Amino acid sequence: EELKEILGRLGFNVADGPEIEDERHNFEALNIPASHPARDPLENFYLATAERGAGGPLLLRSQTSTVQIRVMEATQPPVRIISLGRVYRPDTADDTHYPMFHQIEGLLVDRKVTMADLKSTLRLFAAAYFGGDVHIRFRPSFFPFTEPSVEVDMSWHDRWIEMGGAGMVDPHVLQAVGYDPEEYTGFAFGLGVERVCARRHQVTDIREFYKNDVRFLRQF
Ligand code: 2NL
Repeated sequence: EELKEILGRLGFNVADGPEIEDERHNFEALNIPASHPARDPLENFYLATAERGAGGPLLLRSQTSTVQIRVMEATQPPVRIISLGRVYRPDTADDTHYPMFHQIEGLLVDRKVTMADLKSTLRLFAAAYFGGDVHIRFRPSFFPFTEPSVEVDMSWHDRWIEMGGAGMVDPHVLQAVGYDPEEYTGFAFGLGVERVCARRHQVTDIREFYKNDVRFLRQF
């Protein structure tokens, strides 16, 4: 709720979408081809149900970008939204992994959007959530759906943490939803909700969030 509120103040509207998805919204429209390792059946929760009609196989969404694709398919720019909620990946649970976790993703598409807008937005977000003494750093990276892509680190009380990834929306993604990449540009970012929350509250094991131990929950 607090993350939503902060980004709401920056003009982002909340978009909602299904947790059961098709391959078009989870992969194809995000420029993730069939050969990409992220599409390995062992890396995803595919549903065992028979393929439904022309839609093809269904899976639990592995990222919240699916919702942003749906919004772009249905509306013309400018778009300034966040999508947040549960995502699913078959990881073995340990102190930093859980097969279900939460992402918050932001997307802004308009004329003349630049990487400077992305960095300012993330800096304002970090300062609002952690306090004014936070630093932010971009490291070059790669995602199929952004170009260029960066890892986003934040430093708070002299410790750096990886908060997620970001970048400029890849022209192929804009094209896939019917936007003209010559006219529009956009930025997008994806942050791990448990990760930023754990850092702020000194939680050292992600599994604490899901145990429902009232002694843990009552601390907040
Ligand atoms: C991460 C990385 C990211 C995005 C998510 C995005 C969405 C659309 C188009 C382009 Cl519709 N990009 N989302 C972009 C970069 C990184 O998440 O590590 N998240 C925890």
